[in-house]
Amino acid sequence: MARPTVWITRRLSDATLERAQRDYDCIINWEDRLSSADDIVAMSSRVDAIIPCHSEHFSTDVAARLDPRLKIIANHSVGVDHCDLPALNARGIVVTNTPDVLNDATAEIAMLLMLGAARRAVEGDRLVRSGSWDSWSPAFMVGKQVTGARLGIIGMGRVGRAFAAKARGFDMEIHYYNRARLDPELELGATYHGTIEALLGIADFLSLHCPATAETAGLMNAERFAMLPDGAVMVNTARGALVDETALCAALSSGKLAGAGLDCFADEPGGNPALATYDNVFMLPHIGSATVSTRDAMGFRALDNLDRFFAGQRPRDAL
Ligand code: 8YV
Repeated sequence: MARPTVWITRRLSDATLERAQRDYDCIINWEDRLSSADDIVAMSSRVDAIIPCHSEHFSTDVAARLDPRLKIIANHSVGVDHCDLPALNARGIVVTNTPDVLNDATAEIAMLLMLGAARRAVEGDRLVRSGSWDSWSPAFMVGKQVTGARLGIIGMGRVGRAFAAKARGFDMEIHYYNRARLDPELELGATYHGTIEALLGIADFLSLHCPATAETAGLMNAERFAMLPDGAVMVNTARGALVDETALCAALSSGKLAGAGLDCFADEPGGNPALATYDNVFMLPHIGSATVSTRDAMGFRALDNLDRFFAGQRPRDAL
């Protein structure tokens, strides 16, 4: 059989591209340019497989227009909210993702955002960097202590649990909400709450780790922000769609939130200019999984899925 042709939509790690080119005929987007829906549809008649990132959208419309030559979409991401899975599966296209391998990298960024927002890292950095740090007092730049505080996690999946494990190192009292209660050995001593509302009431720190779905869209809205303790800190390393950003701004303005740490936004790339006006918001440009080793692991996991598929087996991460 001829070697399958694979379109790699973004510039993946060198090790990934090397292995991909060794085993497949590859079309690589060396310029790393974002592809439009029309680009994706046009490319689908030239390839047997695509390795996209979360930035390429396989909407209902795109799914309907894909060429039958395309057999598998091996995502280089754990999140698949950019893919209309039922529509793609109905067309007989296999879709896979890259779970597990990015848990620690993403949990690290959640920890960084939590600490940075609580201890006013952006404000402090800006002050020193600008040369305008001209006084000091014990009352100066006082933040919120993380060690020993109560942490609420919404979504205790792989990344949520990796974050809980790191938070234990800060002696945090960990609580969580999940659609279903975890087996006790996976709970890491965390306390389960059967409703999001019950969890919010105790969450001095709140971290979001659930996928973006129709059910979780706007999960953190004005009503729910109001349920948090005063002066809470929210962290989001999952998806921007989980948060009503207008309500988030209002919660920051009123002091309901002492700060927020965000790695994702409703609009990406770009973010939200209104959020950028708050000194107590620590923002990063969707780099949760962006470490050298994790990028290699994600690329290799996507290629493992392709290898199994083209060997006539069900890929490990088929959805
Ligand atoms: C990635 C992500 O940065 O895995 C996900 O769902 O959002 C991120 O890890 C991105 O998709 C890389 O391809």
